[in-house]
Order: sequence, then C-alpha cells, then structure tokens
Amino acid sequence: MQKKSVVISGVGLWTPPYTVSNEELVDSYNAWAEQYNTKNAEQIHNGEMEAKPFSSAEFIAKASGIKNRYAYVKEGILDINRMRPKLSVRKDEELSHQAEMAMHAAKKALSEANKVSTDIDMVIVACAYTQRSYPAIAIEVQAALDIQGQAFDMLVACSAATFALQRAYDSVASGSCRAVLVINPELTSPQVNYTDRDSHFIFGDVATAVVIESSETCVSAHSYDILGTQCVTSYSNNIRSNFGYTSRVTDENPYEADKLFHQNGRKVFKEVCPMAASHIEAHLSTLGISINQLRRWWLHQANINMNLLISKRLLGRDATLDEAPIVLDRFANTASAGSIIAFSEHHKDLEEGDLGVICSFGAGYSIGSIVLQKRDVNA
Ligand code: CO8
Repeated sequence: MQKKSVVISGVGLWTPPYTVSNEELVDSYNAWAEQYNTKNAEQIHNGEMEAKPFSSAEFIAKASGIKNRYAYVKEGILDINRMRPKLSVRKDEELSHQAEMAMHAAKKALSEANKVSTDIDMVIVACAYTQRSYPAIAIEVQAALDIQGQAFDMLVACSAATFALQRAYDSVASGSCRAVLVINPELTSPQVNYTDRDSHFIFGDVATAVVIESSETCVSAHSYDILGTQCVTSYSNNIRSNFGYTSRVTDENPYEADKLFHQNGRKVFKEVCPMAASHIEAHLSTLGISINQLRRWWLHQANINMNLLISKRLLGRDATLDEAPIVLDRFANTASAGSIIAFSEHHKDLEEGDLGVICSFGAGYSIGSIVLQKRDVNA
C-alpha cells in the first residue's frame, strides 16, 4: 500500500486570561519565605531547619529568559497562605477545566485548517498531565466537538506534542485516519511548587492544537509537508513528580515537594542540550537536509540559554530570533505546548519550499522532532 503524503494544515493557540509577572511571583514567594523563616526562627537558629532563601526576578530572567507566564486561574497562586491556584470543582455533567482549555485551541486549529468536526477521525490530547485518568479528556473533547472515530490521552511530558504528531502522521500516512486533531491543554500550575525558589518561576498554562491530514484533502492557506518524524526516550530521574494514583494509599503527604514538579535543572541543562542537538542533526541527515538549509527552528521553550546552545552547537553561531523564535519570555515553560506556540506565532511568513523543524526535549528524557516544508499555497 502506498503511503499518503501528510501535512500540517492548521494550528491553534489559546492563552488563559491571567498573567503572573516575575515581580509578582517573587514578591509573593519572598513574603512567604519571610513568614516561614520567622515562624521557624528557633529551629533555624538551632540548625534543625534550613532557612528559605529569597528569590529574585533578575535571576529568573537571566537564568531562564522567562519574564511572564499565563495562569488558567490566578487566585491562590500569590496568596502566601495558599501558594497554589484555587480551581473550582466542576460537576461530572459539566465540561472539565482541561477539556475547556483544549476546546479553545482545537476550534482555532480547525478554523485555520478549514475543517469541520466530520473531517476528523482521531483526537489525541497530548500533554504533561491530565486532571483525571478516565474517561479520557480526549474523549470528552471528541464528544463536545461531535467528532466520530477514536480519541485518547497521551502523556509524554514536554515531548507529548511531538510524540502525538508522530502518531497522527503515521495514522494519516497509513490511511487509517483522514485527519487527526492533536491538542495540548497544558494546565501546569497545579503541579508547580510555588514555595520552591528553584522552580516556582518555570511553568505557565496554555493550550495549543494542530490539525494533521492528507495533502489530498488540504485546503488551508498555510500548510506544511511533514518530511519526517523522529522520537526517542532515555530514562532519567532528573525531572520527576511522584504524585500519582497510588499517593492516596501510600499515606504520604500529597503536599510534599517530591509530589510536585522537581528537577536537577543544571544536570538537565547539561545532558539534554547535546542530546537534542545530536537528535536534530541525525534526523535531518536521514532526510538529506543540511543544518544550514533550515529556515526556522521551532524549539521547545524551557530556557533561552538551552535554545541558544543547541542552535550554536549545530550552526556554529548563535541563531537569530528570526531563525529560532523565543516565546518563553511571555509564556514561560508550557511543557509540550512550547514548540507549538513558537510554530503558531512564527510560520505564516515562510515561503514555499522553506524548511523548518519542530523539536521538543524534556522529562523522561524524551526528544521528538518533526521536519516540515512549506507548501505552495495554491497546491
Ligand atoms: N532566585 C535567586 N537565586 C536562585 C533562584 C531564584 N529563583 N533559583 C535558584 N537560585 C540560585 C541557586 O540556588 C544557586 O545558588 P548557589 O550557587 O548558591 O547554589 C544559583 O542560583 C544558581 O542556580 P542553578 O545552578 O540552579 O541555576 P541555573 O543557571 O542552572 O538556572 C534553571 C536554573 C533555570 C532551572 C536552569 O538550570 C534550567 O533551565 N535548566 C533546564 C531545565 C529544563 O529544561 N527542565 C525541563 C523541565 S520541563 C519538563 O521536562 C516537563 C515536565 C512536565 C511539566 C511539569 C509541569 C509542572
């Protein structure tokens, strides 16, 4: 059977209504740390407890490039007596929070691709966390959008989007689906430890979505041939959360730091950058494409210095912002949605034949890349 040629024909980005700046976050964390240190002054003085160090907005911007992040719910995040967002409980009959985020982005992607629900055969909700295990968020979204066929959730941390795009590509190429909707509702804030100076600034909430279909059915004004997909994993404990469905029965405290996102950021930086650079290089070489032929790099958005290092390693010089756009200054790390936000905001200026790569890297470790070529608008 001949493989179909597969394209990305639409992308959608939904930004939550609230923003939290570095300054707001640091003011709140520092007030919390001061309260903690005062409350535990005696134990800290006796060496039984460690004082909480203070955070700094300048450090955050310099070490990561992050200046701001979006929040699905802001209430509670900056409250020093809470330090976590206050999400409302919705009834079983109501649309869940994550499905709502997913719907916003999905509708935009469908509209950009000029597609309607009946054109789609598969929905993948791919992200770092889902708010429950079953029924799948993807099936809830599928029902809300009145899409037939199948839907499932897929968790691959920061690489969930690229891994899902590979699955979508395979499904369309083999002919088992006409079109696939991949959605990344990244509701990260519930898992952020806002009392940890090393990580309180890292994440933001957002939702992205992508439509993948056969080139034969594509009627989009901006579409991209998928030239290749490559995904790889390599086990590491350097980025971890121990929260899970067994947390209730292990009788551990669900608020403990190890139940939230935690990492050895320096090690991650050192280990993941060379892995991502080699991955992109190897993938391009299997397609007979040289690094210098890439017009755009839509890289994972965790840290600006990581992106600069990866592109410098491959290009032998710093990539320009036009070549490798940065969105993390406004969005922070949005897990798997980061490279898709970059693609969403920076693709319409490409010309027919231009080449680009979407690349994710993060927890697992997991790395995924999708090589694209802009199609002729009239094709
Ligand atoms: N303010 C002031 N000082 C600080 C702060 C702060 N907020 N934070 C740390 N410091 C201090 C440190 O304590 C340290 O002090 P000392 O030298 O006295 O020990 C000093 O500053 C330097 O600290 P680091 O060496 O840690 O600083 P780095 O330059 O390495 O920067 C970063 C820290 C920004 C975390 C950086 O290491 C980094 O970005 N690494 C890459 C991490 C990464 O990409 N991780 C991927 C995670 S995302 C992912 O995989 C998805 C997971 C699933 C989603 C989760 C959703 C919640």
